Amino acid sequence: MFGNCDFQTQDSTTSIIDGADTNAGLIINRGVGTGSTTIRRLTVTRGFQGGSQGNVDRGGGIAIFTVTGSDGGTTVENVIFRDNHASLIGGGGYLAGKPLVVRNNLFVGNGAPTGSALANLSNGSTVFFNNNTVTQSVGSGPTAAVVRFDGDSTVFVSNNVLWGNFGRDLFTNGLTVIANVVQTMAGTPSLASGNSSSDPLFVSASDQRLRPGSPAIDSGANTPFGGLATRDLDGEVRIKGSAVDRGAYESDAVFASGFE
Ligand SMILES: [Ca+2]
Repeated sequence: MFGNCDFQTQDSTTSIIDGADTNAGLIINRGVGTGSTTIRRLTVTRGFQGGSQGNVDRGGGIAIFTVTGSDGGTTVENVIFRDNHASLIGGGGYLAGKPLVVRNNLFVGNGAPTGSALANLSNGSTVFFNNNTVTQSVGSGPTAAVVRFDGDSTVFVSNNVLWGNFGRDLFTNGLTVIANVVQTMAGTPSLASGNSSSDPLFVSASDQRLRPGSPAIDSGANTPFGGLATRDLDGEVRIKGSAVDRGAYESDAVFASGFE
């Protein structure tokens, strides 16, 4: 049951990269070619990119840099981005890939002036941002983007929970936005359905699992563009219950129904 490239555990808290608020977390420089990158099941915390040039001002937690001709895919899945910062953009992550799949991750407490949790500026790609939970991000102001997609990529945003951030969670211009919980968004999506701005009812400020009665439980899209991860951030099977949950955690259906 263990994949070739997975860490040999379902626990994303066992393997930790800690930048101690001084060093970058993980930096990958991709060259020309179709080589791909998969990052799965680890925690990246206190990564810091504090410089003033393009290679050191973004992606405090994880930075993936590409060049013209970097044509391979990137998958980032079941990763915890916690308390990472960057001086310009992409506090948690600055990610690129063709396609780029960002799925089932928790972003908590990350900061940057814009794209405080995550930024993708890769042109001409296809991006799938599915089942992520993003909270407590801090940007430069109330309209600074928390999750930022730019350029001419085709972007699909499904089943996420973006809640409790300082900033504007999502600019939707040109995006396909389906079955998310988004506290604040602006713009004109190319397609949108099933989105909610209701409180997802996290367990607590330090636990972004879903409480019984959360509107994010059993309300996601089971076959989103880009697909589901087969395990949630706790390593639990997803789907449980009548449908996939929104966000990185799949709630226990029994508890979700209120029977304990
Ligand atoms: Ca469910």
